[in-house]
Amino acid sequence: MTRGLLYILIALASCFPALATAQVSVPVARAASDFEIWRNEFRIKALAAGISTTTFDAAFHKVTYDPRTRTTDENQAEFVRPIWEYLDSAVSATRISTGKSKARSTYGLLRTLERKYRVDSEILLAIWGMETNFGAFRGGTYTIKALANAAHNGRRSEFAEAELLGALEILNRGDVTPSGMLGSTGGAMGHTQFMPTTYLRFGVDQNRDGQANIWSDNPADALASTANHLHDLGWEKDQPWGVEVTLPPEFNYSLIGEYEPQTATFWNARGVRTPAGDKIPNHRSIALLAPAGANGPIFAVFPNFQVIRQYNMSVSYSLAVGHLSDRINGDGPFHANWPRKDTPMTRANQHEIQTLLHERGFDVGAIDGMIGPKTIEAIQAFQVSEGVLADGYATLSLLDQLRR
Ligand SMILES: [Ca+2]
Repeated sequence: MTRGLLYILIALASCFPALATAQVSVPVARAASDFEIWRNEFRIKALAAGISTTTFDAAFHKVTYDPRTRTTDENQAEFVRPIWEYLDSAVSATRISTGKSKARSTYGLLRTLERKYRVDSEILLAIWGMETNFGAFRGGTYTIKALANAAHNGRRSEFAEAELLGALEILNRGDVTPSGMLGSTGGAMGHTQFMPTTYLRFGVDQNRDGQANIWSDNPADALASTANHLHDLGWEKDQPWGVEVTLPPEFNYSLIGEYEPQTATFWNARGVRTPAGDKIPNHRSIALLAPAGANGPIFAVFPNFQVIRQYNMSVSYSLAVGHLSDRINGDGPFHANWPRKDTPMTRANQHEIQTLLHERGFDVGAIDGMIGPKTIEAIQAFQVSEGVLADGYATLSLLDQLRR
């Protein structure tokens, strides 16, 4: 069943409860009593995985069913936040200036981490700024409670259970007490919002007090752990994440796309230049991104961009981290303007674009109302077939074209 259909059934069930209840068994509707059953079953799994009874029972002492910690259902009518609005708040003037001041106040630590992990300090600062506003908003939700409710919830429960086991392992090791294990409602913890299994793999005791303490006010361990993770993902020091570019008028826009990396020579031969008019520097595998189509800023992204993408799957997040790191480093804003007058799309609009492309035989990936690299490629293929500029940008006029 598609998610869209599921929502329709839920909506029907609320209109005609007597008619529809039998057809709807929705995981999110499981009652509080059911939580106790889930916990008892999970306890057996956790003990089998090596968690001590003392750890488990202390960890779950005050953990109860809590619908507030559950992620709300995505609303199909909700407008998708345009990337420029996201970037406005992610890379705000305040955040840039706080980043510069943190660069000074943590100077010694950052130099040490640069040497030890070969990761640029600006990228650490940018991730720290994006994740928790440099430690100011680390979250006050008890991680075990957040993950237990997510695991019981049903949606992504396998992921949540694995993270919950990781969180229990952290408590089992004694790295932090239950009362100190606080973070986001999604189960992410500390200055750079590590999930428990990420902590177990990459946690570093930078200040050598015996524990990798990412929850502490002191950011040393959290930033070292983040540097360690980025190093493992393949970060290359002194290499940029990407650069804004300009394209010549005759440029073939179907070459744009995260899945279409080329060499600098290839792009330079086709007239791709930096805003200053320089050639694209040689960074091996280089893809072009046009997150708001031909009428917005366009970027050449390098291998380090893919490292940020692995750190957090979102393209908007990765662009924000990259741009924030540049701004903390003293660079200016993007040269091209965003198409701020475009009518925002709803999730339902994006879902319909995917459905119509799929019906026409284009592979959009999962039909989930989210425009990812696969859907962008499908839009470009459709645009090529229509003989229009193939920038892969999902707009209402594209939707109109598809409806015809
Ligand atoms: Ca420590």
